[in-house]
Amino acid sequence: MLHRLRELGFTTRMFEAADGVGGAWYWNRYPGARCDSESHYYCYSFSDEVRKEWKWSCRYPAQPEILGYLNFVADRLDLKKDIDFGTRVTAGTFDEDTHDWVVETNGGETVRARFLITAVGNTSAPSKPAIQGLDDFAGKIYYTASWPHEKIDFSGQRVGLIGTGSSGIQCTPHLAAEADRLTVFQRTANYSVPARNHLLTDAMRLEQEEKHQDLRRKTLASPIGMPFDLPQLSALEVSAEDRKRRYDELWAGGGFRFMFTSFNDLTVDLKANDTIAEYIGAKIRDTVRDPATAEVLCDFNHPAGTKRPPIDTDYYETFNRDNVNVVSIRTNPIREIMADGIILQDNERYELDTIVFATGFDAVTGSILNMNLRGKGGEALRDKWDRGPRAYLGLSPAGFPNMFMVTGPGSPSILANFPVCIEQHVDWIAECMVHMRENGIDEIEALPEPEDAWAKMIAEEANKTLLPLANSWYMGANIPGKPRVFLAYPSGVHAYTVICDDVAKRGYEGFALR
Ligand code: N01
Repeated sequence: MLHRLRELGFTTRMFEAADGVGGAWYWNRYPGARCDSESHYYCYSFSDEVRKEWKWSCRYPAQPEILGYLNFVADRLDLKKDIDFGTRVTAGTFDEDTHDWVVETNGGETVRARFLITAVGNTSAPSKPAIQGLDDFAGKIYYTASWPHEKIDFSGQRVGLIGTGSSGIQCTPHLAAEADRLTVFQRTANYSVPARNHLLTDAMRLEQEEKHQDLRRKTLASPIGMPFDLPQLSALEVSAEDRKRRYDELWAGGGFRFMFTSFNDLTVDLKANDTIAEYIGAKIRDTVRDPATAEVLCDFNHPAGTKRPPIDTDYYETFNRDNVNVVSIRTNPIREIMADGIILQDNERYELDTIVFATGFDAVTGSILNMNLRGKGGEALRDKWDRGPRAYLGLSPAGFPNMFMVTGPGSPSILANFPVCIEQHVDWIAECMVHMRENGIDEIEALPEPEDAWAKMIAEEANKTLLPLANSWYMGANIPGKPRVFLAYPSGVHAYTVICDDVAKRGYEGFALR
């Protein structure tokens, strides 16, 4: 966004809470942090030079490599000089008289700007559960979402890991390899799929480059922003043998293709979904030698793929180690944290030296609301969104003129490949700002009716799928008291892009331009 606005001749101020670029890849430095999307499409596409100058080492790069890439891009485009690092926005208020935003920072600065663009990520506000006794714990506590920069030595430690989402699943094998003992506290059994990571050879990179245009076309035509061939068949219209053959083939290939390209009805039909859930369950039981442990790991309570699918390397295999065990806290939750460990509802005690929280985020809305934004009439965004986020096209909330959100709530980003969604928003916002500049327009504001219609459409479309059945962060269900609202446009990034382009072509239909 900064690069595009600078190119277009806008004056910018950019604030970043961290001391460096990278966002999620800056903060999430836990052992095993690795991308779940493949490197050749989990990257920027806006510059052929930038793309060609960077060489990915493997199919799924680890966090340091992605952070290195983001630093490379920022340096290559000379962006850092225009970023105020270590600076948090503490408030933003729309001034109706001047059509400007007045932004305050934790450094005590007050800045006026015609436009306020949030690019604060979807998994940026860590969720730190308020478990009774947490402050009394005498050992060390770490959060995957804000991991220390220095290497942590877990050797000789009894480590407790809370959380079995993507982060917990990625760090489990690494903690197990170092710790004396690892106890994984699982509230919800997840459906993890092997990544099958591998190094990229020069020949592989060359092939990716040769196919780049084709892959890009596929990426942009796809609902998830990934260059996959979409499934045409229902899981229920093929024989059991053919179904198994298809699952076997995609399981062997690894990654998101298993969930997204096997059959076309897995997230809309419970019976179809049962077939993939049973397949994953069988794989877990084949992998995990202790049947009781396997049963805990297969204790599913939601359809497969209705929480963000985790991708792993040796997750289930890790439970065959002598120093690792899983404890179900689904019906026997953590009662308290004591000085020396964790005690469950039934008084079962686990003595620990270290607790790692992989407990996720106040996703999508948390980082936006934490900025204390106020729109027309001094309305707080927090109040406007008290029954769930509302924003026309997931881009701009009514009553908050000249404000745009990159990958905000009500856009497809959390269900798709982020770089694709980011670039689409950046292009749309930049073009809108140029349109305003060229036409002497001071203010753009989403109208309440199209915003309501957008929220209604999201709920209706989401309810046609199985996604609302899970207590997921997609639904806001992981945060106590957060409204249960589906947080994304559910019909895919391609359909979404068509709608956004159409709105722009029609002179920003649904917005008031003043
Ligand atoms: O967080 P999560 P995450 N007591 O919310 C449990 C992205 N990501 O950091 O399911 C006990 O998924 C919670 O249990 P439950 C990706 O989009 C990407 O793992 O709510 N347990 C769950 O098991 C991902 O989806 C990569 O019942 C508690 C876990 O903690 C998103 O970030 C890598 C609890 C939280 O799982 C978030 O993933 C990693 C409590 N009080 C993450 N509170 C890539 O590779 C929560 N839990 C790109």
